[in-house]
Amino acid sequence: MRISHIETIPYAIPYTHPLKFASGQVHTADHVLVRIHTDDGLTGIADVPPRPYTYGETQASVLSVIQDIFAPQLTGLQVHDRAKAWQIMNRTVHNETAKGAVDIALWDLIGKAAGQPVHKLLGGYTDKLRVSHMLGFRPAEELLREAQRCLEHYGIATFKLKTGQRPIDIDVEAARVLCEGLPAGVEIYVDANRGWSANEAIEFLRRTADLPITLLEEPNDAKEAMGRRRLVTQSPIPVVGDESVPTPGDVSRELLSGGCTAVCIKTARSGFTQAQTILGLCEGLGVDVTMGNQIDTQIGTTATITFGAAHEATSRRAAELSNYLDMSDDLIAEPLQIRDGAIAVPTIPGVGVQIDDAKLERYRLDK
Ligand code: MUC
Ligand code: MG
Repeated sequence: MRISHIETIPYAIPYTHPLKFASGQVHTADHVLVRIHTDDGLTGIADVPPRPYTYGETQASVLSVIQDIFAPQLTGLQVHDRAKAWQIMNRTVHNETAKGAVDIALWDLIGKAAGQPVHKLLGGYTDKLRVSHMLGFRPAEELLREAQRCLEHYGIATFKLKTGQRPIDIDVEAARVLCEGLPAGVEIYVDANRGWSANEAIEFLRRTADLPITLLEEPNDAKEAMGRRRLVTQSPIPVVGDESVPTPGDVSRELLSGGCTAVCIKTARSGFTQAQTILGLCEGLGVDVTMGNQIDTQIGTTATITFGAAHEATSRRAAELSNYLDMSDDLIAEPLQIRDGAIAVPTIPGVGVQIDDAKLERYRLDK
């Protein structure tokens, strides 16, 4: 079964309200749908969320790197030959989410050809993942109401608070209002998206030491290595690397140099193949992982569920699966359901996504 051609479809779906965080904000899902077609008529699907403020990719750059650089070299390749696909793609540096989507679309094809859900092929550990909901920048009382709604309507009991603002008092207040306003047993952790300096992050930890915050994600720029290491050494809670660790090499560099003590895995930027390498590294080293959200659609979220539910270590913690709730619509034919704070793993062959053709027609930008 060989790749016959690769389709890349740019589309745009507005958000009902923007998600704001220290490194940027999202008002519209201006993504790219990737469809890899084979000579025997199967189609593998994946979604690309370009994140210029994280990886430097844009919708236009994703279209260009896939069509101009990857597709000519990948066409004709057998779909099972993922190692060859990665070798080809890695001749081009960065372009993380474009590469991740090609890998996921290949896995989708492998699952469809085998008649198996991909989470079974990857490991088949469990059939659902608990959901962690991401709270963007908003006044503290609004954040509390959003979290209370999520708890009441969906049973979501884990929240990631976006921080990294100046002055840090804004974040300290938000963390306090959430921790004190939500029932005991609800988990809160924070993600500063590099918005603070190391000293500001240390100050945040000091001023919230009485709160049960469980993780500190990407507090400052990990490239500022000395400050970062001092912060990691002083932090009483794990410091999670996210945008500093998109590849296995980045993971080993950051862990070995003391840049982080836990790792966020995002299938959107690693595909399943590189995500498995990252997971193996972390498991071998005794480092906790989280399943992150690249501000994904339901297509991307389904990929995260497929990978997260496949392995024991990725299903221990609640996974970030609910950013799509802020979108006004989606391309997926069968919407995801959050029940009792969890989403079930898809049971159909492949990654588990079917596209609603009418919606694709409505939102595609290349008509
Ligand atoms: C996150 O965990 O950081 C915001 C920027 C990005 O690249 O991902 C999101 C969520
Ligand atoms: Mg993050």
